[in-house]
Amino acid sequence: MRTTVGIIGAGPAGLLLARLLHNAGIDSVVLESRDRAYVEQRQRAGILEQGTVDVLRAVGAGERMDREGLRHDGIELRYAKKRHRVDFPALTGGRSVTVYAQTEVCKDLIALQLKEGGPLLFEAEALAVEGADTDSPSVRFRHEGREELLECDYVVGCDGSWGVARKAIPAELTRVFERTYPFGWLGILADVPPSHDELVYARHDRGFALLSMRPPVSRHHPSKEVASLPIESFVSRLYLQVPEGTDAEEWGDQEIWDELERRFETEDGWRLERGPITQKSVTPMRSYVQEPMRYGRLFLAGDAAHIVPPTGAKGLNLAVGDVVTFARALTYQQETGSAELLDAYSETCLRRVWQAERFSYDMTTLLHRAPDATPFEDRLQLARLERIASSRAAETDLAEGYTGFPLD
Ligand code: RFL
Ligand code: PHB
Repeated sequence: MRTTVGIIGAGPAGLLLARLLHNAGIDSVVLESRDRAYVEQRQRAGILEQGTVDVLRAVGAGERMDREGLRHDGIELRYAKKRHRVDFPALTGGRSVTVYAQTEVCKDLIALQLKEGGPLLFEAEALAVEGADTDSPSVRFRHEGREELLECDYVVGCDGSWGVARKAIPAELTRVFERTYPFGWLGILADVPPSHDELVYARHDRGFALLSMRPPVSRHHPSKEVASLPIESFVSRLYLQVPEGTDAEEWGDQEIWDELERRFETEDGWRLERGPITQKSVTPMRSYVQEPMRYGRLFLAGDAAHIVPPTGAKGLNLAVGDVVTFARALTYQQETGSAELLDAYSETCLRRVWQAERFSYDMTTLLHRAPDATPFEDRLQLARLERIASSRAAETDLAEGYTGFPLD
């Protein structure tokens, strides 16, 4: 099999890249190790930056997002039983974010790709990238019990944090920057409308908690009008900081609700509505960057090159930034013959990646309680939160980071 761009992985990075290339008249083949149902149901991100929304619309994948996604103009910070709302448009000259789940972004992109894009092979596991430093790199993969070779002009590794693409870059040419956190997130989906109409990020002595939401997947609106679904029809997505290595089954449903209630408690009597928990899992927290993001004709994009802890809601948005940068660079190369933008790919992406790493680290350390936190550090956290609540400059910094760093 032969193609211009071999894409490994059908997460948001790989799927969007295939779409961008298709629209630019460049052919590609996507190899995905899992089956379609698995990829469409893997619960992950929920927040899209304005830039991500714009890109999805521009590639023709915005129709359902415009109907079902919910525009959010702020978040609430909660600490010491107090509430502080951060107003994004007021602080950033009109920017906001959209609540639309990664599962739905993937479903929309998969449907488009299968309808009018190049080949997208499920249950096709890439085994290795070969000849990355030559003019004709290839991907060895297994599909329907056979080993095959995908010959390409370029290979883009969009295969996430456990993929094979990054292994093709010689160790002596790479540098890894990494930090693990001594806690994770226990995430639940619950069949109850969210208790607040915006996300709530809570800092508590017992640990962090987050209130988020999802559109009601099982009750999709068939209608065509461009109007958001009412908040009452959404389900709750909630997270609790738990010790590293926690097994989700250790937590009973009642215990989860009791703990969420403690961490979200306010002095004004705000109430958390409970409902049946339909899904429960634990996510570890990690910051990771591998540099450079390119070796010869192999490019890394998304989680394959960098991971952020989810506190800043940046992972998917960074993946989008990477593939937009790659698609632009390749289009430029095909139109002008100049490899200038491809050569600058790693540097261009990493500038934005490190800003998102910094922001995600700041949000994580602002809101989580480390198991060995000292009373001094507790007071500092509260002082940082007070600063955001009382200084427009500090609050603007948070709002700019949350709504997203520009693509260029
Ligand atoms: P993905 O989504 O992991 O996709 C990689 C794909 O590659 C496949 N694959 C292979 N295919 C073929 N051959 C191989 N050898 C392969 N090895 C792997 C995998 O099966 C998979 O389909 O990476 P991508 O595309 O880079 O996308 C990154 C995002 O998924 C990730 O950054 C976000 O989910 C992070 N994240 C969030 N990001 C946001 O922007 N906003 C959020 O609100 C947000 N919340 C979150 C999150 C991540 C979370 N978890 C579970 C880590 C909340 C959570 C809880
Ligand atoms: C989510 O809705 O899953 C979500 C929202 C905000 C985050 C992380 C995850 O920071």
